Amino acid sequence: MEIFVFCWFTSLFHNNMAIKKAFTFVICSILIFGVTGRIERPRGVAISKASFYLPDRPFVCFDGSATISFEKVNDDYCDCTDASDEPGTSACPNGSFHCTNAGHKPQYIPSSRVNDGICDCCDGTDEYDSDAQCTNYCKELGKKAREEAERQRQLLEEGRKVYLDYAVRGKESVKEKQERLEQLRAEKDEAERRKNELEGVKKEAEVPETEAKEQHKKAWEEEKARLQSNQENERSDNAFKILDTNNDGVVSVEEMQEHSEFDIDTDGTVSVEEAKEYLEDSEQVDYETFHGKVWPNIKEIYTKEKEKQEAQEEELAKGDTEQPPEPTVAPDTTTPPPEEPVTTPTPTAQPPEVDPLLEPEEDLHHNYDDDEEDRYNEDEDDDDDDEEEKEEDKKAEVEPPSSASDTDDKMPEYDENTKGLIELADKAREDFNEADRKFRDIESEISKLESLLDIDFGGETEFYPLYGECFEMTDREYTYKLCPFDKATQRSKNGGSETSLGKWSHWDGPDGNKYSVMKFEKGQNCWNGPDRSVKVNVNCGKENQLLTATEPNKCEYEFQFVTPTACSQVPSPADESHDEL
Ligand code: MAN
Repeated sequence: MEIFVFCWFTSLFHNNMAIKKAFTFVICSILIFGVTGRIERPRGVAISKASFYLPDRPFVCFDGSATISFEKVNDDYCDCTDASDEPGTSACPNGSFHCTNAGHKPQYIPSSRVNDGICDCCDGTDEYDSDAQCTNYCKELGKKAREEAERQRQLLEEGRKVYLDYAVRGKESVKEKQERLEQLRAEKDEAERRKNELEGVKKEAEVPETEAKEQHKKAWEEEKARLQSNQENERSDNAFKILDTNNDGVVSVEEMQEHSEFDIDTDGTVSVEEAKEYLEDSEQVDYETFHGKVWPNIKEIYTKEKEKQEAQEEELAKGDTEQPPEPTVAPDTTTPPPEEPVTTPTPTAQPPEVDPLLEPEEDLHHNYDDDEEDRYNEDEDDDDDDEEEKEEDKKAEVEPPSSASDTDDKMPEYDENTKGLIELADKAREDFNEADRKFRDIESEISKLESLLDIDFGGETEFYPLYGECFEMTDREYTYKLCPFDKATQRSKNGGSETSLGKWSHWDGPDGNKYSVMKFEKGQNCWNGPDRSVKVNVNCGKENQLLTATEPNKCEYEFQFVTPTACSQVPSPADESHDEL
């Protein structure tokens, strides 16, 4: 009591209210605690507020709503609107009771819980006037809390070592990448210059090559046309000879009438009008007129008829040499018997008349100009196609024709000069392709490095070592995969393909703790819902580990990921935590 009086008395020497309060609190706390070993204060008051409750002074409500005599503190009647006069009773609805909890952490509870029959404070002081039999278990609780705090401290300590190592590695790697980027940017200019130079060389080499190839092709086409014209004349000659049955040098209406193919209305006879229709309205035509005017009109039907006859003759010839199989059905009476003479004179044997121009022409040689641009704009795989094409080209150039008819269809081998020009152009193309590929490789590496260096790997680049790593966890249904700065996926345990849950987007932690949340967005679209996305909570842990993956809302996932990279916090020294006595 003397000490309280002394404290009050001492505080009177100071005019300044704040100084008075501070002085009173510090000096008196030391004195009171030093002398008694405990601080005298009303029930439910924290040490820090003890100085406001001085027994020999009126009590002023903290909010100034009233000044009451000290006796009215904790008298179970609420005088202050802020409940400060009833810290140890449940009289005020808005009050708080302070448990000292010696051996553990002090705690405030709502004053409505005081003496409610339930032990809220570990020291049991909230139930001082009830039937509740509270035991003081603060020491055990404090011990556990201190052990947990120590575990956390050790985790932080160990984690921080890894974090510091990661930060060093991250910085080194980023520096290396930046240097590589600089080097590539310098190399790119030289590679582009070389590519352009070789493109010029290639174009120059391709001009004479194309000319020579075109010349060769033109000569071949002319020769082909000449041969075809000869063949056509021959066919016309033959037809004339056959149609001119009496060999008088003209084809007459009567002679035409002997050929059923000219029966336009298919009534069984070739009428004079029908014959004349083909003979340019004349009674007869000489060879010149036949060749120039009649043959172009009749050659189709004449040829078809002739082919039909030839087929029939072949059948008959077969019948002569082969043993006919036992007929299983009645013989076809419409087919003339083999002995029967053929009414139409048989033309002399001729090679099968197939118009080479009607056959699809093989692309025997490749014109590099036509698709050059496409080729060089496409992916590298195209180089393989080039190789194949070249092989084809070579084959066409060197392989001898396999049959007589091929001779007419296939372009002959290039002459030595053209071959030389092709070889030169091939070499120029190869050199250009090589330089172009090198240039494109540099460009693509630059773009990859630029994207990589754009990523925020943390304030100290500490997250860099996680780049390129993936972490998995499996629950009852799915295996989830987290690849920091790249993607997050889900795969059913029953198999099937991976579902994209999102691509790396950004750090999404709150202000001051930005690197505590990763965000992955624009994953596979959810049926009737949003694109899948993932929020990854990143916490300090001994090792990198994906702990849990949940789906709180449809197609919105949440992962818990621990990593030493997140142990940037400096751990507080061991046993630093104090409790209030
Ligand atoms: C799949 C999974 C689930 C998701 C449904 C939505 O089954 O991706 O996580 O909820 O699709 O249809």
